Amino acid sequence: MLKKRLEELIPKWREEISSINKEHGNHVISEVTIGQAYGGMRGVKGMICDTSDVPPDKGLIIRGIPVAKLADRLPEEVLYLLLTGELPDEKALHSLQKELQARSKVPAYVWKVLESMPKDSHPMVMFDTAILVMEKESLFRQHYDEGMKKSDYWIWALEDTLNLVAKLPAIGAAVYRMRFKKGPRIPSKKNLDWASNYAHMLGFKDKTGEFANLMKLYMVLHSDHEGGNVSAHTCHCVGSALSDPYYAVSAGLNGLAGPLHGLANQECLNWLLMVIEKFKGVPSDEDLRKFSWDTLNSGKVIPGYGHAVLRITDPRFDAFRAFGRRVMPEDPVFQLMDKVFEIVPKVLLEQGKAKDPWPNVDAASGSLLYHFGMKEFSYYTVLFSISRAMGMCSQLVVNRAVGTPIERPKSVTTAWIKSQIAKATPAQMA
Ligand code: NMX
Ligand code: MLT
Repeated sequence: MLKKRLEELIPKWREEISSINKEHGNHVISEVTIGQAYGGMRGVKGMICDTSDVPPDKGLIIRGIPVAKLADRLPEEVLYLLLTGELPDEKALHSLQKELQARSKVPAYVWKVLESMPKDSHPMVMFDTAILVMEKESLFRQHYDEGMKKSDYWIWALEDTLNLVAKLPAIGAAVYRMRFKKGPRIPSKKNLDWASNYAHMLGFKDKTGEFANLMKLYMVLHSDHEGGNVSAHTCHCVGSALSDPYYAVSAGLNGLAGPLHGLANQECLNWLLMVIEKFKGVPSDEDLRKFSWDTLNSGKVIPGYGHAVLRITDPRFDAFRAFGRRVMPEDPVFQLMDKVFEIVPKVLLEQGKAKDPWPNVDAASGSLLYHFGMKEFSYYTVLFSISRAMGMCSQLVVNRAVGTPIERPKSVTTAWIKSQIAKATPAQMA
């Protein structure tokens, strides 16, 4: 049903984009300053992403719906939304769930590869290796090699997407159990949704069902964050060379593994635990303020705070915090996370460097996972990856559908910048 719906939608998207390009292709939407060229292109509007948008004063909006309004939805519903721009009705949801179930068996060679890796490999390396080693399954590459038409690219990108997304919970859970010696892999259950199956295969006791609820929420909140973040942009760039989704998603995840991006997830909890260890529990406001300053004065960032785009508290943080308040208000690590939210923005404002002193998505999630006994924080970015793969893949499918060309911005040299400065009038340089 998903493919059928996309078959109906894609001609309209193609027509719309082609007529925008034809009629308004020369309209200027952004200009670039020297500061932006040296400064990570922050704020430069130079690429299109239709799956989601992040206005600095609102936070994540997926296909027109603010993420807070999606917090009670299933990740499969969000995947359908990312791909089509519509939430599925019951029939379409059921059909997508059945598709994912049918494609969820992981090839046996993946387990062999993971088992042969160094025992101290980072979980992100294991997860990413599993994706890359499955590249030989790519139907996109197979059909490309056979000479498929450009208009069919999206069909095989979608096939790869569904095949890949379906397997990620089992791979992610196996990485956890293998890397942290939790015992053999746990088989999936037929009657569970995608994220509840992941919770089940991780192997935590979950009498209340709240761990599965957290997994559902986690997978929804991290699913996409427009096109310019490091992982999405990397995936987009690699995919634009027509590298298949296995290559492109794996490349994106290598970016997610950086401490300024998805790895902040693990760094945040590490930081909270350091505080607890130093003060033998939740510290006073003053001690926390001093500890935060010590972090800054030692040249480090406070993980989980700040953002390249947002200028408000991340609504994804709010959603996690609301979950914690409902499920674990007495938990000391959660309480510390809450206290940090009161203190750190004031410290960052006082320091005056960070443009956004507010918490991002990574500030809260670790304390919730820790509560349920997932204490191996080097694993946390794998959870982020399972979820973000949905956004990256959806962006790939849409890009192949509308024929986005290979990405190739123009770089310039510092000598060229100096020549521009020398030519400019004082008014132009002001
Ligand atoms: N703690 C200390 N300093 C900070 C922080 C922070 N949390 N955030 C920004 N700054 C500093 C930043 O390092 C920079 O310093 P300098 O001029 O010495 O290089 C200055 O403030 C200006 O940076 P911004 O323009 O505000 O931030 P930028 O857009 O460059 O970077 C982040 C955005 C997210 C990389 C940055 O805020 C950061 O490093 N935060 C901590 C790591 C983190 O939480 N990352 C997770 C991002 C979300 N995710 O899910 O991926
Ligand atoms: C994300 O979810 O990708 C992060 O918030 C980082 C970003 O948007 O730059």
